[in-house]
Amino acid sequence: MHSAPIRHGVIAVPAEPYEFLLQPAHCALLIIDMQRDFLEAGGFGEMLGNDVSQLRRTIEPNRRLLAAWRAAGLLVIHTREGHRPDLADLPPAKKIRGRSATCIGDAGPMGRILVRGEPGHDIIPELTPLPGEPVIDKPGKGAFFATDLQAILQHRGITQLIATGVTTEVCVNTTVREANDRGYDCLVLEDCAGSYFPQFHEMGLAMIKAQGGIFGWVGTSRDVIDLLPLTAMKETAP
Ligand code: TIU
Repeated sequence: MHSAPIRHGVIAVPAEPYEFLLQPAHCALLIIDMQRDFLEAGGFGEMLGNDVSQLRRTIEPNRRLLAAWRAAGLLVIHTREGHRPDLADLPPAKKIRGRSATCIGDAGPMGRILVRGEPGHDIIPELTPLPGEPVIDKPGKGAFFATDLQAILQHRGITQLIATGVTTEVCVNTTVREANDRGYDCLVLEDCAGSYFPQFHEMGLAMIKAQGGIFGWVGTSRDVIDLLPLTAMKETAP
């Protein structure tokens, strides 16, 4: 049994640079861009020459965390990076960046690349959202840009986020930075986040927790999962 205390509904989760004071009723699990095009063999990510195994190691920890989070009755929000079928929300600069022969909106191995409604844009089956779990479709790297995420969080009284997903240095980092500037406390779980480049994963996490947690905290899913049963416990008098 974990000895961490629950006081006034707050659970102290081990993290760096120091413990994350989780307030379950005010915290959402934000699972970022766990999409087939990024994680599956034959998708957009692999087509660009990336090693998807670096991302696939996050699937099982995310699956376990998601099950525990749902069992505790807490809010889950999923995001997907992608664009309207007419590409009206795709910046021309994003379309041509990389000078790839095949780019966003073109036919790819799993349908049109990063286009909403296409198979490759979908969340991987291991983490399929349940009815009632908000799914944020975002045209950018950050989950707050041009989406209704902030309104959804405000309506539900959310002030903290546990962030997981891919990739650590791109969409996870951008989202955590956006959230930090909007006043949210963010805990990023290192085993549930991944990058095609291990060194970018390490540095992406280091940048978040540096300087006293300049953007947020870094922890592990095991510590969160171990402590979640406390959300159902009544506090005992000291
Ligand atoms: N979700 C996300 O991170 N989108 C990216 O484009 N990531 C890359 O690492 N390219």
